[in-house]
Amino acid sequence: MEIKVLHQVMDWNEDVSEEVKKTLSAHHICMINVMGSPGAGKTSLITSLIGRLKDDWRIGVIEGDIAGQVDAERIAALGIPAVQLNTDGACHIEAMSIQRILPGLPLDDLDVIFVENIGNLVCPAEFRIGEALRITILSIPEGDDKVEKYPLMFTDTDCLVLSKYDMMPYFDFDESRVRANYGTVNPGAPLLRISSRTGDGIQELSDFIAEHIRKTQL
Ligand SMILES: Nc1nc2c(ncn2[C@@H]2O[C@H](COP(=O)(O)OP(=O)(O)OP(=O)(O)O)[C@@H](O)[C@H]2O)c(=O)[nH]1
Ligand SMILES: [Mg+2]
Repeated sequence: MEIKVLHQVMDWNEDVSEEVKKTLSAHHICMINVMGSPGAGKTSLITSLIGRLKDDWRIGVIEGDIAGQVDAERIAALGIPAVQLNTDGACHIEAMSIQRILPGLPLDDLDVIFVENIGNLVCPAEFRIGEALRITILSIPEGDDKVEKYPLMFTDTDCLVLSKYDMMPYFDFDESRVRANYGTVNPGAPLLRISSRTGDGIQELSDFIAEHIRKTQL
């Protein structure tokens, strides 16, 4: 019986996710769901991407955290419209939260919305929020076994970013292990190396994202 209830909740989230998708598509907005562990470098990556993308595209950000507004303040300091969503304990963002937030954003003046999901390698992967693109971040210090341990986060994504790549010399991180496992669970999906600290790889990821924004503009 409990499994049935869970199934209904998930279906309901999928319905709302489709509604959010329609709203965004009517405004030609590409929404990007950024997922990864706590501290993987999600906000740093979004900040770096804003630096590359802001001259060409109008950007908004929804910052998801269990509590606090530190990340939204980091984004707002860049002059970018930012909303902080506090889940008050929930380990993921649901489509309903996005649906409630969207009317408060200047949708007619945005081309792309980054959503920083709650730091977690499990729950966010299970809930679609109406996004056009999913990016999963795995930072080098987290270890090379994560694709095997948390497969859904790597299966159900459009791009895997190996972040904090500048830390590679200091960790025993076997990139070939990650590539092999990711290639098995998500064949053909791109894997990019980036460092928000040095800026390496940010241009490549910006180009990948810009391609998706352009598609949404059609
Ligand atoms: N060396 C290095 N450190 C980084 C890099 N990116 C982020 N960091 C550091 O990692 C820490 C966490 O970065 P955040 O961007 O706040 O990570 P987050 O995933 O947004 O964290 P939560 O929102 O708390 O889940 C900070 O101390 C950053 O300075 C990177 O590319 N290289
Ligand atoms: Mg953050």
